[in-house]
Amino acid sequence: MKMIFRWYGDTDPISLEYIRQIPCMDGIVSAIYDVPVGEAWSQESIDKMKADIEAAGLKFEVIESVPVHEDIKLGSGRCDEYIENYKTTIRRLGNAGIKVICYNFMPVFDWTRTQLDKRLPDGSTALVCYNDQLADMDPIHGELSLPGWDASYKKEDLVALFEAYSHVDEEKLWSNLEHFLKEIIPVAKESGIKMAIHPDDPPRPIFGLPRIITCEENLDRFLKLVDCEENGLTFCVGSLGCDAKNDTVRLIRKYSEMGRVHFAHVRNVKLLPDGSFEESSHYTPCGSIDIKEIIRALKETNFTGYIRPDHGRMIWGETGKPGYGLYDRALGAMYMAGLWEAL
Ligand code: DNO
Repeated sequence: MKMIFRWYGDTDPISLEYIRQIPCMDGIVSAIYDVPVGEAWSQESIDKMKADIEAAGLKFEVIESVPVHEDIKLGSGRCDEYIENYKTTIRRLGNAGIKVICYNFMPVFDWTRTQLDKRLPDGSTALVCYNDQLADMDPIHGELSLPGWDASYKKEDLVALFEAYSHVDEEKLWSNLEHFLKEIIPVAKESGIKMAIHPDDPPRPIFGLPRIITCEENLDRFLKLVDCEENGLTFCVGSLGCDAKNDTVRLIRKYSEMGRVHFAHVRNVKLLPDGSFEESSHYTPCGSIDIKEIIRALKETNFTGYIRPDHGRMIWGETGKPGYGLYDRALGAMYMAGLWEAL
């Protein structure tokens, strides 16, 4: 496995120098953040990011994410043009030696939480998703700013998107995803890149919007849409693991054995009786997921892909981007590296 750390580019308060000082760190996973969704990334900006990361003594081989424009997910509007732009970005990333691209196919909202700074008994703060709070939220009629939402959406955009998705059920979303994959996977193959879809987080429909990358049956279906190595997974333990029906230890072993896991996001969550969850430290006793067994499954299936510590809590007085501080993620990385070494 190759341990990498998510970095948000020049605006990230955490420096590349600090990341390099985490003993097990091989590289960085990042993205070009100043290009509107749907447009192609320039070769120049990709090359510059690579040069900056390498100058700091780290590798740059994984992207998270190249976002998929809503028109592609809806199969309407400028879908074809955006797919061509996506292919251009893949080719340029291939030119720069990128090996894996993480992306998601969640309508409108990426990961969803109801609070970003829930104080845990030890005084640290964490991201949580409480079902009763979620049920009270209404993106169309109510308050707009839900933690983790793309702040760039205006109310009118959201109303239009919800209207557009009222004509897209799960089956339509599957067929739009299939079309997208059939277009881009051959380009990824030519470019030496493996695509790695991120599961939906949480793995269930929210606000009536369909979500399909949620469970074993759907992951099996996804992998068969285009049945080759380049069509693979970002196995996000915390996303899949916040549904108690997903046996993440068994699933990561199964998909890693098939050679379809290219990137692993590892974090722990504490599941609550009503299906709500709180993010916890990576350490197995702190949450509901057996992180030791996750690492064992990767080790025993000779996993050679990339892994990153996922969301951390805020500890030791750190402030910053929720889920993406330095300290708790560094602890998580070292915990995983320690487990790997011991195994
Ligand atoms: C949350 C992340 C996600 C992920 C995207 C991938 O912290 O894991 O936002 O980057 O879903 O496209």
